[in-house]
Amino acid sequence: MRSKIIQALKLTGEQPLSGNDIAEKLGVSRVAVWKHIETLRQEGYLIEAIPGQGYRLQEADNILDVQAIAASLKQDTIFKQFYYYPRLDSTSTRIRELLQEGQAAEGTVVAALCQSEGRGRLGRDWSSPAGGLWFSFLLRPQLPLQETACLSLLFALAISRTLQDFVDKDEVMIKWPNDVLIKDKKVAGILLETAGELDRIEYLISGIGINVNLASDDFPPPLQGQATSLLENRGTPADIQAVFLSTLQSIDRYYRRFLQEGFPAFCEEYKGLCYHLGRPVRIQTGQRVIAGTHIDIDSSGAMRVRSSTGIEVIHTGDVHVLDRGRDQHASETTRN
Ligand code: BTX
Repeated sequence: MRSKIIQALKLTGEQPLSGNDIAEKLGVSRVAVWKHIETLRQEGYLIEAIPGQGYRLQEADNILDVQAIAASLKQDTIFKQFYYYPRLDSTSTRIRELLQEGQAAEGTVVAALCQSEGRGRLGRDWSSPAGGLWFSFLLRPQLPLQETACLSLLFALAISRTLQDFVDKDEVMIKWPNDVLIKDKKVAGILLETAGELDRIEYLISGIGINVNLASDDFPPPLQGQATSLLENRGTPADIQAVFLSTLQSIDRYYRRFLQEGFPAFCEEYKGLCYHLGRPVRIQTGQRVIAGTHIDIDSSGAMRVRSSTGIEVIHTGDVHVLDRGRDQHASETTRN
Protein backbone atom coordinates (compact mmCIF):
# COMPACT_ATOMS: atom_id res chain seq x y z
CA MET A 1 0.00 0.00 0.00
CA ARG A 2 2.75 2.46 0.92
CA SER A 3 4.57 1.96 -2.35
CA LYS A 4 1.26 2.62 -4.15
CA ILE A 5 0.93 5.92 -2.28
CA ILE A 6 4.45 6.87 -3.33
CA GLN A 7 3.67 6.00 -6.94
CA ALA A 8 0.44 8.03 -6.84
CA LEU A 9 2.34 11.04 -5.44
CA LYS A 10 5.11 10.60 -8.01
CA LEU A 11 2.55 10.71 -10.81
CA THR A 12 1.12 14.06 -9.74
CA GLY A 13 4.61 15.54 -9.34
CA GLU A 14 4.48 19.18 -8.27
CA GLN A 15 0.68 19.11 -8.02
CA PRO A 16 -0.50 18.20 -4.51
CA LEU A 17 -2.75 15.15 -4.26
CA SER A 18 -5.52 15.24 -1.70
CA GLY A 19 -5.94 12.58 0.98
CA ASN A 20 -9.43 11.95 -0.44
CA ASP A 21 -8.12 11.32 -3.92
CA ILE A 22 -5.49 8.91 -2.64
CA ALA A 23 -8.06 7.11 -0.49
CA GLU A 24 -10.45 6.76 -3.42
CA LYS A 25 -7.78 5.68 -5.84
CA LEU A 26 -6.48 2.96 -3.53
CA GLY A 27 -9.80 1.95 -2.01
CA VAL A 28 -8.88 2.72 1.61
CA SER A 29 -10.07 5.22 4.21
CA ARG A 30 -8.60 8.71 4.61
CA VAL A 31 -7.42 7.75 8.07
CA ALA A 32 -5.55 4.81 6.63
CA VAL A 33 -3.94 7.13 4.07
CA TRP A 34 -2.90 9.52 6.83
CA LYS A 35 -1.34 6.67 8.84
CA HIS A 36 0.58 5.39 5.85
CA ILE A 37 1.83 8.90 5.07
CA GLU A 38 3.09 9.20 8.66
CA THR A 39 4.94 5.88 8.34
CA LEU A 40 6.43 6.94 5.01
CA ARG A 41 7.68 10.13 6.63
CA GLN A 42 9.25 8.13 9.43
CA GLU A 43 10.99 6.00 6.83
CA GLY A 44 12.52 9.18 5.44
CA TYR A 45 10.29 10.29 2.57
CA LEU A 46 9.78 14.04 2.56
CA ILE A 47 6.03 14.49 2.12
CA GLU A 48 4.66 17.99 2.51
CA ALA A 49 1.09 18.53 3.65
CA ILE A 50 -0.29 21.62 1.90
CA PRO A 51 -3.35 22.90 3.80
CA GLY A 52 -6.54 22.58 1.80
CA GLN A 53 -4.74 20.95 -1.14
CA GLY A 54 -3.12 17.70 -0.16
CA TYR A 55 0.23 15.98 -0.14
CA ARG A 56 3.29 16.60 -2.25
CA LEU A 57 6.32 14.36 -2.43
CA GLN A 58 9.74 16.00 -2.57
CA GLU A 59 12.34 14.61 -4.99
CA ALA A 60 9.53 12.69 -6.69
CA ASP A 61 11.42 12.42 -9.99
CA ASN A 62 14.46 10.91 -8.32
CA ILE A 63 12.59 8.23 -6.38
CA LEU A 64 12.95 4.80 -7.93
CA ASP A 65 10.14 2.34 -8.45
CA VAL A 66 12.12 -0.84 -7.88
CA GLN A 67 9.10 -3.09 -8.34
CA ALA A 68 8.69 -1.71 -11.86
CA ILE A 69 12.41 -2.28 -12.43
CA ALA A 70 12.10 -5.88 -11.24
CA ALA A 71 9.14 -6.39 -13.57
CA SER A 72 11.02 -4.91 -16.54
CA LEU A 73 14.08 -7.09 -16.12
CA LYS A 74 14.14 -10.39 -17.92
CA GLN A 75 13.39 -13.38 -15.70
CA ASP A 76 16.86 -14.82 -15.76
CA THR A 77 19.04 -11.84 -14.87
CA ILE A 78 21.48 -11.97 -11.99
CA PHE A 79 19.28 -9.50 -10.09
CA LYS A 80 16.60 -11.26 -8.09
CA GLN A 81 15.36 -9.25 -5.16
CA PHE A 82 15.09 -5.48 -4.61
CA TYR A 83 15.02 -3.29 -1.54
CA TYR A 84 14.56 0.47 -1.70
CA TYR A 85 14.99 3.04 1.04
CA PRO A 86 14.56 6.80 0.96
CA ARG A 87 17.50 7.29 3.30
CA LEU A 88 20.32 4.98 4.33
CA ASP A 89 23.78 5.32 5.76
CA SER A 90 25.11 3.21 2.89
CA THR A 91 23.51 0.69 0.55
CA SER A 92 26.61 -1.51 0.90
CA THR A 93 26.29 -1.48 4.69
CA ARG A 94 22.59 -2.28 4.42
CA ILE A 95 23.16 -5.24 2.13
CA ARG A 96 25.72 -6.59 4.60
CA GLU A 97 23.15 -6.25 7.40
CA LEU A 98 20.54 -8.05 5.31
CA LEU A 99 23.08 -10.78 4.68
CA GLN A 100 23.70 -11.18 8.40
CA GLU A 101 19.94 -11.31 9.00
CA GLY A 102 19.63 -14.05 6.38
CA GLN A 103 17.58 -11.73 4.13
CA ALA A 104 19.99 -11.37 1.22
CA ALA A 105 20.64 -14.09 -1.32
CA GLU A 106 22.80 -13.73 -4.41
CA GLY A 107 21.24 -11.16 -6.70
CA THR A 108 19.88 -8.94 -3.93
CA VAL A 109 19.92 -5.25 -4.85
CA VAL A 110 19.64 -2.41 -2.34
CA ALA A 111 19.09 1.13 -3.61
CA ALA A 112 18.52 4.42 -1.83
CA LEU A 113 17.37 7.93 -2.68
CA CYS A 114 20.26 9.32 -0.63
CA GLN A 115 22.99 8.10 1.69
CA SER A 116 24.39 9.81 4.77
CA GLU A 117 27.59 7.75 4.88
CA GLY A 118 28.21 6.74 1.30
CA ARG A 119 31.72 5.40 1.02
CA GLY A 120 34.32 5.05 -1.67
CA ARG A 121 37.43 2.91 -1.63
CA LEU A 122 39.99 2.96 1.17
CA GLY A 123 37.57 4.64 3.54
CA ARG A 124 36.99 7.68 1.34
CA ASP A 125 33.64 9.46 1.39
CA TRP A 126 31.19 9.26 -1.44
CA SER A 127 28.85 12.21 -1.67
CA SER A 128 25.32 10.84 -2.16
CA PRO A 129 22.52 13.42 -2.06
CA ALA A 130 19.12 12.81 -3.66
CA GLY A 131 19.41 12.92 -7.44
CA GLY A 132 22.05 10.21 -7.84
CA LEU A 133 21.75 6.50 -8.38
CA TRP A 134 23.15 4.77 -5.31
CA PHE A 135 22.88 1.00 -5.15
CA SER A 136 24.68 -2.17 -4.14
CA PHE A 137 24.24 -5.80 -5.11
CA LEU A 138 25.38 -9.14 -3.83
CA LEU A 139 27.12 -11.76 -5.97
CA ARG A 140 28.76 -15.07 -5.26
CA PRO A 141 31.09 -15.76 -8.19
CA GLN A 142 32.92 -19.06 -7.90
CA LEU A 143 36.28 -17.44 -8.50
CA PRO A 144 39.59 -16.98 -6.75
CA LEU A 145 39.91 -13.64 -5.02
CA GLN A 146 42.47 -12.24 -7.43
CA GLU A 147 40.17 -12.74 -10.43
CA THR A 148 37.40 -10.74 -8.83
CA ALA A 149 39.59 -7.61 -8.95
CA CYS A 150 38.82 -7.48 -12.68
CA LEU A 151 35.15 -7.06 -11.86
CA SER A 152 35.67 -3.42 -10.96
CA LEU A 153 37.07 -2.83 -14.47
CA LEU A 154 34.24 -4.86 -15.95
CA PHE A 155 31.53 -2.92 -14.13
CA ALA A 156 33.17 0.36 -15.13
CA LEU A 157 32.88 -0.81 -18.73
CA ALA A 158 29.25 -1.86 -18.32
CA ILE A 159 28.35 1.48 -16.74
CA SER A 160 30.25 3.47 -19.36
CA ARG A 161 28.30 1.75 -22.13
CA THR A 162 25.05 2.66 -20.42
CA LEU A 163 26.02 6.28 -19.88
CA GLN A 164 26.95 6.59 -23.55
CA ASP A 165 23.24 6.29 -24.29
CA PHE A 166 22.47 9.35 -22.16
CA VAL A 167 25.22 11.82 -23.12
CA ASP A 168 27.63 12.42 -25.99
CA LYS A 169 29.11 8.94 -26.52
CA ASP A 170 32.66 10.09 -27.15
CA GLU A 171 32.90 11.98 -23.87
CA VAL A 172 32.53 8.88 -21.68
CA MET A 173 35.85 7.37 -20.65
CA ILE A 174 37.35 5.21 -17.91
CA LYS A 175 40.23 6.15 -15.66
CA TRP A 176 41.93 2.96 -14.51
CA PRO A 177 40.79 1.00 -12.76
CA ASN A 178 37.18 2.04 -12.49
CA ASP A 179 36.43 5.76 -12.46
CA VAL A 180 33.87 6.57 -15.10
CA LEU A 181 34.43 10.05 -16.49
CA ILE A 182 32.51 12.45 -18.68
CA LYS A 183 34.61 15.24 -20.19
CA ASP A 184 37.45 14.42 -17.80
CA LYS A 185 35.33 14.59 -14.64
CA LYS A 186 34.13 11.73 -12.48
CA VAL A 187 30.50 10.76 -13.00
CA ALA A 188 30.45 7.29 -11.42
CA GLY A 189 32.40 5.19 -8.95
CA ILE A 190 32.48 1.51 -8.03
CA LEU A 191 33.27 -0.08 -4.71
CA LEU A 192 33.96 -3.81 -4.47
CA GLU A 193 33.99 -5.50 -1.09
CA THR A 194 34.72 -9.19 -0.82
CA ALA A 195 34.71 -11.82 1.87
CA GLY A 196 36.14 -15.30 1.74
CA GLU A 197 39.35 -17.20 1.18
CA LEU A 198 42.11 -16.54 -1.31
CA ASP A 199 41.13 -19.46 -3.51
CA ARG A 200 37.39 -18.86 -3.44
CA ILE A 201 35.40 -15.88 -2.38
CA GLU A 202 32.34 -16.28 -0.23
CA TYR A 203 30.52 -13.20 -1.47
CA LEU A 204 31.10 -9.91 -3.16
CA ILE A 205 29.22 -6.69 -2.59
CA SER A 206 29.46 -4.19 -5.38
CA GLY A 207 28.40 -0.62 -4.63
CA ILE A 208 27.72 1.67 -7.56
CA GLY A 209 27.31 5.43 -7.45
CA ILE A 210 26.22 7.36 -10.55
CA ASN A 211 25.68 11.12 -10.50
CA VAL A 212 22.48 11.37 -12.48
CA ASN A 213 20.52 14.53 -11.69
CA LEU A 214 22.97 16.40 -9.50
CA ALA A 215 23.69 20.06 -10.21
CA SER A 216 27.25 21.24 -9.63
CA ASP A 217 26.28 22.91 -6.34
CA ASP A 218 24.84 19.62 -5.05
CA PHE A 219 28.46 18.46 -4.67
CA PRO A 220 30.48 19.61 -1.66
CA PRO A 221 32.87 22.44 -2.65
CA PRO A 222 36.03 20.30 -2.85
CA LEU A 223 34.33 18.10 -5.46
CA GLN A 224 33.02 20.93 -7.62
CA GLY A 225 35.20 20.97 -10.70
CA GLN A 226 36.17 17.29 -10.29
CA ALA A 227 32.75 15.64 -10.26
CA THR A 228 30.07 15.82 -12.91
CA SER A 229 26.63 14.40 -13.60
CA LEU A 230 24.39 13.43 -16.47
CA LEU A 231 22.30 16.51 -15.76
CA GLU A 232 25.31 18.78 -16.11
CA ASN A 233 26.23 17.25 -19.46
CA ARG A 234 22.76 16.98 -20.92
CA GLY A 235 21.40 20.29 -19.69
CA THR A 236 18.17 18.50 -18.74
CA PRO A 237 17.43 15.85 -16.11
CA ALA A 238 17.75 12.21 -17.12
CA ASP A 239 15.06 9.65 -16.36
CA ILE A 240 16.70 8.02 -13.34
CA GLN A 241 14.47 4.96 -13.62
CA ALA A 242 15.67 4.43 -17.21
CA VAL A 243 19.32 4.93 -16.17
CA PHE A 244 18.90 2.35 -13.40
CA LEU A 245 17.21 -0.23 -15.61
CA SER A 246 19.74 0.16 -18.36
CA THR A 247 22.68 0.00 -15.91
CA LEU A 248 21.38 -3.25 -14.42
CA GLN A 249 20.82 -4.76 -17.86
CA SER A 250 24.31 -3.82 -18.91
CA ILE A 251 25.96 -5.16 -15.72
CA ASP A 252 23.98 -8.37 -16.13
CA ARG A 253 25.16 -8.82 -19.73
CA TYR A 254 28.81 -8.07 -18.99
CA TYR A 255 28.93 -10.19 -15.83
CA ARG A 256 27.43 -13.27 -17.47
CA ARG A 257 29.89 -13.11 -20.30
CA PHE A 258 32.75 -12.52 -17.84
CA LEU A 259 31.85 -15.73 -15.99
CA GLN A 260 32.12 -17.64 -19.28
CA GLU A 261 35.11 -15.95 -20.88
CA GLY A 262 36.97 -14.00 -18.20
CA PHE A 263 38.44 -10.52 -18.49
CA PRO A 264 40.55 -11.18 -21.62
CA ALA A 265 37.32 -11.02 -23.66
CA PHE A 266 36.85 -7.40 -22.58
CA CYS A 267 40.40 -6.13 -22.57
CA GLU A 268 40.35 -4.46 -26.01
CA GLU A 269 37.00 -2.87 -25.35
CA TYR A 270 38.29 -1.53 -22.02
CA LYS A 271 41.40 -0.13 -23.67
CA GLY A 272 39.22 1.62 -26.23
CA LEU A 273 37.60 3.61 -23.45
CA CYS A 274 40.68 4.11 -21.27
CA TYR A 275 41.30 7.78 -20.62
CA HIS A 276 45.09 7.68 -20.40
CA LEU A 277 46.33 4.91 -22.69
CA GLY A 278 49.35 6.28 -24.56
CA ARG A 279 49.62 9.26 -22.24
CA PRO A 280 52.16 10.24 -19.59
CA VAL A 281 51.04 9.23 -16.12
CA ARG A 282 52.27 9.13 -12.57
CA ILE A 283 51.11 6.24 -10.42
CA GLN A 284 51.27 5.98 -6.69
CA THR A 285 51.39 2.27 -5.91
CA GLY A 286 51.91 1.46 -2.27
CA GLN A 287 54.96 3.49 -1.21
CA ARG A 288 56.29 3.79 -4.79
CA VAL A 289 55.65 6.46 -7.36
CA ILE A 290 56.12 5.41 -10.98
CA ALA A 291 56.20 7.92 -13.80
CA GLY A 292 56.11 6.94 -17.44
CA THR A 293 53.88 6.34 -20.42
CA HIS A 294 50.86 4.13 -20.06
CA ILE A 295 51.35 1.58 -22.83
CA ASP A 296 48.87 -1.22 -22.16
CA ILE A 297 46.27 -2.95 -20.02
CA ASP A 298 47.00 -6.66 -19.89
CA SER A 299 44.54 -9.53 -19.87
CA SER A 300 44.55 -9.59 -16.06
CA GLY A 301 43.48 -5.93 -15.98
CA ALA A 302 46.91 -4.70 -14.82
CA MET A 303 48.39 -1.48 -16.19
CA ARG A 304 51.71 -1.52 -18.08
CA VAL A 305 53.80 1.57 -17.92
CA ARG A 306 57.07 2.29 -19.70
CA SER A 307 59.26 4.16 -17.23
CA SER A 308 62.89 5.25 -17.46
CA THR A 309 63.91 1.94 -15.87
CA GLY A 310 61.83 -0.41 -18.01
CA ILE A 311 58.29 -1.80 -18.20
CA GLU A 312 56.34 -1.78 -14.95
CA VAL A 313 53.25 -3.93 -14.40
CA ILE A 314 50.95 -2.26 -11.92
CA HIS A 315 48.15 -4.10 -10.17
CA THR A 316 47.04 -1.41 -7.81
CA GLY A 317 47.53 2.31 -7.63
CA ASP A 318 46.37 5.87 -8.02
CA VAL A 319 46.71 7.27 -11.52
CA HIS A 320 47.43 10.91 -12.26
CA VAL A 321 47.43 12.01 -15.85
CA LEU A 322 50.29 14.38 -16.53
CA ASP A 323 49.69 15.97 -19.90
CA ARG A 324 46.96 18.42 -19.10
CA GLY A 325 48.86 20.89 -16.98
CA ARG A 326 47.20 19.71 -13.80
CA ASP A 327 46.46 16.46 -12.06
CA GLN A 328 42.89 15.75 -12.85
CA HIS A 329 40.71 13.90 -10.40
CA ALA A 330 42.47 14.57 -7.18
CA SER A 331 40.13 11.77 -6.19
CA GLU A 332 42.69 9.02 -6.28
CA THR A 333 41.90 5.87 -8.12
CA THR A 334 43.13 2.78 -6.39
CA ARG A 335 42.62 -0.74 -7.52
CA ASN A 336 41.83 -2.81 -4.49
P1 BTX B 1 36.73 6.14 -4.91
O1 BTX B 1 37.56 5.89 -3.72
O2 BTX B 1 37.24 5.80 -6.26
O3 BTX B 1 36.29 7.65 -4.99
C1 BTX B 1 36.09 8.42 -3.84
C2 BTX B 1 36.54 9.83 -4.16
O4 BTX B 1 35.73 10.36 -5.22
C3 BTX B 1 36.36 10.78 -2.98
O5 BTX B 1 37.53 10.81 -2.20
C4 BTX B 1 36.09 12.10 -3.67
O6 BTX B 1 37.29 12.72 -4.07
C5 BTX B 1 35.38 11.70 -4.95
N1 BTX B 1 33.91 11.73 -4.82
C6 BTX B 1 33.13 11.61 -3.71
N2 BTX B 1 31.85 11.64 -4.01
C7 BTX B 1 31.78 11.79 -5.36
C8 BTX B 1 30.72 11.89 -6.27
N3 BTX B 1 29.41 11.80 -5.90
N4 BTX B 1 31.03 12.05 -7.58
C9 BTX B 1 32.30 12.12 -8.01
N5 BTX B 1 33.36 12.04 -7.19
C10 BTX B 1 33.10 11.86 -5.87
C11 BTX B 1 34.44 5.20 -5.64
O7 BTX B 1 35.37 5.37 -4.65
C12 BTX B 1 33.37 4.25 -5.17
C13 BTX B 1 32.07 4.93 -4.90
C14 BTX B 1 30.99 3.96 -4.62
C15 BTX B 1 29.76 4.64 -4.13
C16 BTX B 1 28.62 3.68 -4.01
S1 BTX B 1 27.11 4.50 -3.81
C17 BTX B 1 26.34 3.03 -3.44
C18 BTX B 1 27.29 2.23 -2.57
N6 BTX B 1 27.15 2.54 -1.18
C19 BTX B 1 28.25 3.12 -0.68
O8 BTX B 1 28.40 3.49 0.50
N7 BTX B 1 29.17 3.22 -1.65
C20 BTX B 1 28.71 2.68 -2.89
